[in-house]
Amino acid sequence: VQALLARERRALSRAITVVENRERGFADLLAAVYPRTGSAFRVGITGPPGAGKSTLVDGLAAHWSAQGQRVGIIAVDPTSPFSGGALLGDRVRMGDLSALPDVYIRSMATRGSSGGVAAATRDVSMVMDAFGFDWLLIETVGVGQIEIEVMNICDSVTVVFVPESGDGVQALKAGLIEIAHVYVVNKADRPGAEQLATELGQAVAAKRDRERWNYPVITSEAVHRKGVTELAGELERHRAFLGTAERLPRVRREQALKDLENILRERVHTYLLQERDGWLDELSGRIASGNLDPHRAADLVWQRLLAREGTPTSRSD
Ligand SMILES: Nc1nc2c(ncn2[C@@H]2O[C@H](COP(=O)(O)OP(=O)(O)OP(=O)(O)O)[C@@H](O)[C@H]2O)c(=O)[nH]1
Ligand SMILES: [Mg+2]
Repeated sequence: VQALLARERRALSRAITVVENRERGFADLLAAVYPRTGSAFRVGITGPPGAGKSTLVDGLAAHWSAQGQRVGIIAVDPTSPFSGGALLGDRVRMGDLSALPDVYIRSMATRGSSGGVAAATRDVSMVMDAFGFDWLLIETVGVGQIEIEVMNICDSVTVVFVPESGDGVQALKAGLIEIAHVYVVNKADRPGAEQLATELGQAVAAKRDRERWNYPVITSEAVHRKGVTELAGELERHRAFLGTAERLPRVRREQALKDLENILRERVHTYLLQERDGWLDELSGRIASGNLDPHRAADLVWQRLLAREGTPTSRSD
């Protein structure tokens, strides 16, 4: 913890691993760094595969680090069971970034439980926050439940589209418009970008009327570093917007509630996994044969869960 707070990168990497894998002592580590958190701003970046999210993240990191700001990046890969591929992929694409002293990139492999992914990402971001990053950029692919949960732990959410998202954009829009604050149409060097930007603007019109944030829509060519400064500017503006009028404390309180929900869900899920082949199997048999109704069974599980000594927090157990 001392080395982490002294900004030693090796300590940061080690601490992230401990927290991500729920290794022994992870909860104590989090408790120790928790008082030092709260100054990083978490930006979630999501959108369809290949939209240019990493290229934009790369551009943002280069932009802010040139201004002397520290940028931490978490790439969440919900489709890959191991981190090797995702890590390598992002390292190659973000190759020049790793060389910057104020930029740190970390890939996270995700696991079965959706509550677990958001909780683990949140905890990793806490460790990075305590290390002293000014910005945390959290990239996820797609719009499933896991991505929405990960975006829910962010202070600000940016969703990236491409002109050829086409019909798919309708489905994407439905899930994402609720949670996004900034919209990007990347690959604006291809036809249809302005059209899509206009459509997105119409889709958020009601939200703009209702709230004081204007939900900007930006077009960009991340690969040519066009639009990156604009995106950085909107994110700075959103950060300032939340920072005024006591908005950020409210956002953080909502996040704290979600943290609690995620942690509790993770614990219940871990317990269920641990008991799957034992007691739960026996209960399922009784339910299936009509000897016990599922709600009574859930009561029994709940009682046993509460009576346990300690809590099921370690996934490696
Ligand atoms: N034509 C064009 N290509 C771009 C632009 N931005 C990024 N790309 C390219 O699109 C491809 C995907 O970019 P990434 O940044 O890896 O996209 P991503 O959304 O992070 O991809 P995943 O993480 O795999 O979902 C790369 O080959 C980029 O060079 C752009 O503005 N125009
Ligand atoms: Mg990417």
